[in-house]
Amino acid sequence: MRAGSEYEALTVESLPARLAGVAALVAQVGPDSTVWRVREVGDGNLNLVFIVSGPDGTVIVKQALPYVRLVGDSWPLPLYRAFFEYHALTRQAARAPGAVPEVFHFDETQALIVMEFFAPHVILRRKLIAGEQVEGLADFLGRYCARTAFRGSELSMRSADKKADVALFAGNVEIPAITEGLVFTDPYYEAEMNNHTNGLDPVVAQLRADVGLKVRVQQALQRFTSNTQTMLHGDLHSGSIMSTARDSRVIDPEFAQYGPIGFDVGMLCANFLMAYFSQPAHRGDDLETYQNWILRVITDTCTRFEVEFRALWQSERTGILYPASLFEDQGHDSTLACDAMLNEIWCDAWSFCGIEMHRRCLSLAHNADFEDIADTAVRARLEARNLMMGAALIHQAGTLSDVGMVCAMARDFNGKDIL
Ligand code: SR1
Ligand code: MG
Repeated sequence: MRAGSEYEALTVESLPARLAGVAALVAQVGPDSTVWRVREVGDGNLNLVFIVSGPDGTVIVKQALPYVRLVGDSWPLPLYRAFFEYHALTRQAARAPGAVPEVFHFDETQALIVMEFFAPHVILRRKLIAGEQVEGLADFLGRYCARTAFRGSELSMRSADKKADVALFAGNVEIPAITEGLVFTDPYYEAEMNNHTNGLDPVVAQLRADVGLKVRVQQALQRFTSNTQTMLHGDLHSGSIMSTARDSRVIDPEFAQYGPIGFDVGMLCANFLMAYFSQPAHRGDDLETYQNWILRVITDTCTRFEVEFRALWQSERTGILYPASLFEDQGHDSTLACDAMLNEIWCDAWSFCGIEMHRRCLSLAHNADFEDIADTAVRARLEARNLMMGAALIHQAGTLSDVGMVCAMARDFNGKDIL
């Protein structure tokens, strides 16, 4: 593609001719673009995603559209999100090696990234709906979250690098604005783009009448916008993870920003909890076994996060925060400081978790775990459990001393008839 040429959205038909000159792509799939096979597979809310195969291999070509794909051109969205996704991917690759797709080529004008294709991986959400287990999932996710969190913070980074990075990502205004609106605000009033399942009205009314809940959510929003602890993935749900039966990777960090460490792990747990609550509509005899497996994934992800975070605290605490000169070098154990930091992370995480559980049922972008349930009476009953647990998490976030309490709460709400 010619440098400086104007942005133009790719199509299946135009892609081979337009990208035939991209050396990094040719190196992966082969030089003869006339034999490339191209499929558009984007099923997310925002972008074009092409799988391009040739005699030598396969890659993903992801291109941003100048609007929100889910809504159409009535909601314009800057192409610059591809720039931030590219920079997020390079940082994640350095901080959590092997966890994210390798980038082969980035074209800022065309808002386009050519990256590694994972096969035979599929979107984790589809596996959770199908009732498939993934070996090593919790270990992978817990480690990924801890590594990106720790290594993207002033616990580890040079202060000048961290400040430069925060400044860089602060240029991304419109994408965080989606989260600030759709996630933190719209669920709690009758916003224009909202929708919820028929029959849920009494539960929705109860949540929207809870002023204390709204205050807690706005406090969480303030932490999200102003606490730049680390570089977040920013949209870490089960649609941003690809898995086989025993391998997983994280994709799609276009919502990356510097924010509170608890955000990614909280959002991730919310998506496992929504998978958990939706299971009665998707499973038969294996319901209990599979729901138990999901709770185990949540427990093990949080445990692995803590273990990895504590290990990095001991081995990579080279930043300005809690320096050894202030603790170990004075003969002072820093474990208490690490404990306090983890407490704060979990407190944030459980409140972000509850908020994500709300927005996926009340705001614009719902998830397939619930949306695939055709019988709306069943769907509303299961979503009600999820919504009420979300509220409990937001209210009680500061008192949940371990993930076991969260799983016990999930079992409790799973047995409730709320509607
Ligand atoms: C308008 S974008 C809606 C949602 O899709 C993305 O995946 C994010 O989750 C965003 O909130
Ligand atoms: Mg996405």
